[in-house]
Amino acid sequence: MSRNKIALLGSGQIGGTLALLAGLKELGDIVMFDIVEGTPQGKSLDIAESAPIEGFDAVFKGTNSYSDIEGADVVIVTAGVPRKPGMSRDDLVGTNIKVMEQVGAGIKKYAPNAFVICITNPLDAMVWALQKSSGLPANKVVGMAGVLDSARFRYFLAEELGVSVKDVTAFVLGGHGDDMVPLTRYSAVAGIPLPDLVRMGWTTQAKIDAIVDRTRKGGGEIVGLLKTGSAFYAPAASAIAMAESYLRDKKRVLPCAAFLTGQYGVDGLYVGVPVVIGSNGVEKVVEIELNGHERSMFDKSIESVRGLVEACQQIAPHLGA
Ligand code: A3D
Repeated sequence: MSRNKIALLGSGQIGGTLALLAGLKELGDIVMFDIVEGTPQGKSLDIAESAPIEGFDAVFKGTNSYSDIEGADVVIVTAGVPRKPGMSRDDLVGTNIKVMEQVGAGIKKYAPNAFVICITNPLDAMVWALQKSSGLPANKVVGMAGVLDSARFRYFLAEELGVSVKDVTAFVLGGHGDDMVPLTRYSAVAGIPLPDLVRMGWTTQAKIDAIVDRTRKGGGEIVGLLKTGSAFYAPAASAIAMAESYLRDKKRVLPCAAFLTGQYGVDGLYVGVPVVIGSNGVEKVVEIELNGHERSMFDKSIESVRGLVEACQQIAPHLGA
């Protein structure tokens, strides 16, 4: 059996980390693509030279030509520009939508059977543009955000409660913006829901509220510290978890930006919801019940996503509705 092929479109901070993680986990052979000459070639050679030390087998290739991604099983897209301090994710629309059109055309031509994971921001709008421009079925094009947002939530909760991150599950719904919806009711430690832990005196509602707020602003916290770009280790780890679930048909339940066709009362938009990822891509959208407060937070988040997609439609009307 030949190895899987993983194409990384964009070889910047996240792209480099993706390549290293995919190698360490032996997910397949890796092609790194970028428009900058030398960057994908240099990073892929550097990572390949770590393989004898770490003991993994994978072929790495750096390229500036889309033809090298031919036949890729998984494509992960980070091409575009990241945020700098003072910028919101939405400030990136104008530049990154043009990048999504180029990247989408490359995928359409050379990797039409791939499972495509978009990371480029503003995520919920860029994954929409990528699906339109690539023409791939919507179940094969997803956005990475919820795995990262819930990992941040899990990390902050584990720190506050003094327990292993492994035993904390958390749930974040909605768009990947500051109005994302971390759901405390569906978050738990070893199965014990957070509201019960508050009642048991493990923490207070005020502390949970502060963690929810920190989670919402988690991306901005890192941008503020780094000053030159945005988070890349945890975003890369998140996308690799999604790729692994597809390639190994693990059927993990992961929060991802998925194309909704009526679920949660939303039609025709990519929104962060829990999905099952297996060898058929997004195999199921998990529709949970929301109470009134959760529903109003979710609706607010959807309106932000809708506004961004409308901005994309104005810039690139040929992408369609
Ligand atoms: P960065 O290190 O700048 O890498 C982006 C790469 O894209 C650079 O190497 C560019 O040369 C390359 N590039 C630019 N235009 C093109 C093009 N037309 N075709 C191919 N490559 C191109 O950024 P990064 O890796 O830190 O971040 C990448 C993207 O991910 C940004 O848009 C971030 O905002 C986004 N991001 C999303 C999340 C989510 O949770 C959704 C988290 C962190 C970053």
